[in-house]
Amino acid sequence: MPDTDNVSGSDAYEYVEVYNNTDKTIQFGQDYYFYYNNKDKWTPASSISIPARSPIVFWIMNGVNETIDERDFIRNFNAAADLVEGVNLFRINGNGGMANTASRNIQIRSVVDNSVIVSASYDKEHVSVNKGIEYQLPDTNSTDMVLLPTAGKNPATPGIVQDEQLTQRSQGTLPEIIHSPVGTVNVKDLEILAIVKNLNDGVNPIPEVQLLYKTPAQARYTMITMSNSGGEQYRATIPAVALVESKLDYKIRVRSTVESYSVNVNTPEFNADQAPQLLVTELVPNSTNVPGLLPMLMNLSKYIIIPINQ
Ligand SMILES: [Ca+2]
Ligand SMILES: [Ca+2]
Ligand SMILES: [Ca+2]
Repeated sequence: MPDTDNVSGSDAYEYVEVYNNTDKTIQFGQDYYFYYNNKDKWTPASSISIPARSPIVFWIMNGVNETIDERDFIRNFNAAADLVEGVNLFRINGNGGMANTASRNIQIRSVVDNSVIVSASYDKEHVSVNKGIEYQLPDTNSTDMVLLPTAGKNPATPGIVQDEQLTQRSQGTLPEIIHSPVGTVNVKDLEILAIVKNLNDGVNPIPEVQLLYKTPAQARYTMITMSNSGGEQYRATIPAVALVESKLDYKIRVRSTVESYSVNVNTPEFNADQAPQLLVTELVPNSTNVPGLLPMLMNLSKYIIIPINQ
């Protein structure tokens, strides 16, 4: 909720609604903090906890709204939830608050290791006065909250979470990757073309289309980003130097949607004509040692000794 009615020229009632998606009470103030715009830490009071399967609301203080009564907050949104300050409504210092005219991101991070627990982003198109930007559960293997198509269109609902927000978006809206691998390739740059459908849902940021590849002997995939070449077409090139084994495995990935492929590689045959004309066929760097000086001294009578300054 980045844009609300103003007081002294600033948004008076910005808030962040946080839902406890577990069956246990979460000690939010002790264990977590907000990280806004990839630089600003917003620290909640340490006593704040969130009951199981329940939301609480953080009312963002910005330097001009500290003295406003919580009843004004509730009145501003005509809140249907039973909001009580200190129970499910808490003030938090948010410096200047949330931007209305720029893309922003807010994360919840762990106090223990600063890891990102969940992340919610919006663009200025989603910001509308007193309208809520609502999210639903991240896709599998992601911490990014998914914007609902209604983001910024409906009156805000502080303290109320819809069932739809607690389920993942349906399969029909997930990206679809269409790619036909060639059976066998020669050792040269390998261009990969793919069609990716449902990439842009018109609400959420367009995710990267990634190409990952490795030979069977390699432990890790190399990842490159596929570039858009018009419409739903994406392309990337696997360099020839990567084709060092008779098989290459690769994947195309968009968020949690992954398709796997492999191609056979015509590795060059050995050619006797290209061998060097000379070959080093053996080296012996260590052998039996020669005897010391004694045998030479025995024959010293055969030599005349001449001082070197003559
Ligand atoms: Ca604002
Ligand atoms: Ca405003
Ligand atoms: Ca809500």
